[in-house]
Amino acid sequence: MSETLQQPRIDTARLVARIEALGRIGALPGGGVCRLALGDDEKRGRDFLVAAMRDAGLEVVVDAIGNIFGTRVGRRTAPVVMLGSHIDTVATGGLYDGALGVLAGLEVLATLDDAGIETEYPITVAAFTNEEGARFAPDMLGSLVHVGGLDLDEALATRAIDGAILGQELQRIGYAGGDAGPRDIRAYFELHIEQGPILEDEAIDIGVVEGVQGISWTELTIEGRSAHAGTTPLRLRRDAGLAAARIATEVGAMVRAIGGDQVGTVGALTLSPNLVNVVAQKAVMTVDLRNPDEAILQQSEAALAESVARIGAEEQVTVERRALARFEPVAFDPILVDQVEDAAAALGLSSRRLYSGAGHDAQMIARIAPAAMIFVPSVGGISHNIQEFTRPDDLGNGANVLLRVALASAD
Ligand code: HGY
Ligand code: MN
Ligand code: MN
Ligand code: MN
Repeated sequence: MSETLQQPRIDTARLVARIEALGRIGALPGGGVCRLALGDDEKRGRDFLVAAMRDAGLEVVVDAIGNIFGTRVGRRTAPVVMLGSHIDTVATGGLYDGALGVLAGLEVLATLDDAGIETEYPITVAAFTNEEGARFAPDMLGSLVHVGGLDLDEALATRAIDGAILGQELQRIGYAGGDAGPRDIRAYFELHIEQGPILEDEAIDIGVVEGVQGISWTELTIEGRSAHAGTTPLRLRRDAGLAAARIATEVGAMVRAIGGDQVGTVGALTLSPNLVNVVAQKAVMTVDLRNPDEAILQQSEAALAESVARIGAEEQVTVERRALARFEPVAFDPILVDQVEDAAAALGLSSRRLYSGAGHDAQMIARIAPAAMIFVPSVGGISHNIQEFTRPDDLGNGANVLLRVALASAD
């Protein structure tokens, strides 16, 4: 019998059932999920995960930033093979972004239990705090603290877009842990939906992720002067709304001019007093710039800074810039990337290599351990959208690749 047939296979129905069960926590009335980091629904999601880990007999640890680790013992006690992702979502999230990687990790461990397989090294499933960065910036905050890239006290003091303080929220939901999660990591794998159109467009089963593009998040606070919309001539206006709109328009033009892989997004924009007949006093907006090439990403940041300075002067408004997140492009471990590609082939699955457009916890763990990612197709290429969907067969394919590479590193 070929070696492939001896390898156990995950139980796709069990995985899908768990994804749907977690998806009912924070479910939105019209479909999709909202489990913003450290909110009440995400707490319920955490409780669901910890209960599942305990039911599986895992050793559960919650660290000081609320990262959750569930470890299945091996013949040795360290280093661990880690399978991770996140269970927080954006406000208009789907069932799969993050949850797939965590629950597929649990499915891998359940499959090993069913097959009576004991591994040489322990396997840890991790759910990192505040991966999305939607409520608290930066994104990937929990994994960044875990690898020592962000000071714990600074992270605990982070203020949410709704004014809450991260450390107080951890206390409030009962996830201000005190233990330390595993840092002696032999290999880290993250299964994730692609969240883009490539795999579906090319009818490819598995994305072999070579790395993650660079990310630059900036918040702009524009201060003008409110005035009557009817009586105030243009020459007397200091219109924060007009300045914000001009900056957003120039971001779009800049991204098109740079072309290639450059992307730029004005995702948040609030005006005040936000009234039909009042020239805006204030505008607060965010600009998300990304590129796999660090030099070009810096070029786009310089172009944004030039637009902001020029438009601020022309519109006679002040603009305060605040960096919310800045991560350089990351290349994953070539040996593990090859293992993902080999595992897909061994399972008879088509694959192609690609870079991730989205940020992931894997890019942080890559700072302290070999890391790689596995993508599965997103229907319609959409994510961060309540219509996010990945077919059960694709979920199963991804989890079987995860099982295979996890076993290769754990034995
Ligand atoms: O923004 C991102 O790429 C991630 O979803 N936090
Ligand atoms: Mn994600
Ligand atoms: Mn996301
Ligand atoms: Mn992400």
